[in-house]
Amino acid sequence: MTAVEETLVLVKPDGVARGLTGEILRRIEAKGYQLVDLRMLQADDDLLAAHYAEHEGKPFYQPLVDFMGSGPVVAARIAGNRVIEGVRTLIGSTEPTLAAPGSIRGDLGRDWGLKVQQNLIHASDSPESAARELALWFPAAR
Ligand code: D4T
Repeated sequence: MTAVEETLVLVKPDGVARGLTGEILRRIEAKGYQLVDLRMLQADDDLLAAHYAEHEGKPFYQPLVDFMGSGPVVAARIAGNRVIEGVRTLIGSTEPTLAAPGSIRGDLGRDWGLKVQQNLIHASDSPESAARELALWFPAAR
């Protein structure tokens, strides 16, 4: 038997501000994945710089960091077999305009004409990203 995977989900500030935290987490739970840990926080620049290090230097980087720090986010640790790819399928593609109907971004998101996509949710895209991101958002010391 393979070890049960874990992934990081962030309900982004637009999701929290629009009152969609419950609906987003509901879809993940309804799929059958397990909510293992949950916190709401205001992310600081250091946390966001570490989280989005791969995007540093891209045109949307600073708007992205500004957006992600513009209000509270809800971080969730989610567990289940193949949960990393499963949650990526649930959330849909990066651009809400193109995200498939039935997906979180496809059903609940839209393009607002801003410098960065406000696409409601982040989820880790690989086992390496999940381990790195869970350590950032759920540090062992509390
Ligand atoms: P996240 O990382 O938030 O789950 O989103 P994705 O995995 O779908 O997309 P990403 O890491 O490539 O991008 C991170 C973040 O930047 C915004 N973005 C991205 C944007 O506004 N314009 C772009 O061209 C890209 C590539 C959206 C998500």
